[in-house]
Amino acid sequence: MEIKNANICHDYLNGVIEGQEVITSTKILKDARHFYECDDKKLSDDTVMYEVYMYSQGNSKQRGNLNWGLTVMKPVYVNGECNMTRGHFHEDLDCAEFYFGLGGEGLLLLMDDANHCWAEKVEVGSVHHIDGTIAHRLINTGNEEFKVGACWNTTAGHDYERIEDHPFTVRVYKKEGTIVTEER
Ligand code: PAN
Ligand code: ZN
Repeated sequence: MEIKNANICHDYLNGVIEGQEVITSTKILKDARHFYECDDKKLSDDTVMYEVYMYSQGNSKQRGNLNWGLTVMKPVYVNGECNMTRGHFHEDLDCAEFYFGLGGEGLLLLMDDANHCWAEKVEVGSVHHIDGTIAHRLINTGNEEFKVGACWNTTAGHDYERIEDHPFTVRVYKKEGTIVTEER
């Protein structure tokens, strides 16, 4: 019997996803300024906000195949508003997702189709199931890198337009060291 090495490695607590077919992308502030209520011109355009690592094996158009991902968010505040991912619904509302906390601390902001928002606290070891119909966004509320793993169907897709038309109705700030959530 042949014993093969794994295609990828993920040093959960101290590293990232590594392997030849791992796709990485970096979100810089220039492409994220519009997420925030109030821009901060003092922060430069090339400020790194978050990095996404993603691996999928096999045909990504085939239903049932899975992505393995990692998001690493920097501790950046834009006029006091916490660093957040763009956020999205899945295009295929039948496709759920798992998120799991791997470093730092933050929130998983969730929103249903009636624009009702709630959040789950994400910390090392926490596991979060996101129903396929629910919009999701990660928010770094801490002072260190916030690392969150994910597993979801390759056919889920990302519907960013829907979230831009119907934005999350809660914003998260750090004011005098305290996390404050504000409804909009
Ligand atoms: C994640 C997200 C990742 C970045 O892999 O895509 O955290 O967030 P945005 O895509 O909203 O910028 C996921 O939820 N995939 O479905
Ligand atoms: Zn998703």
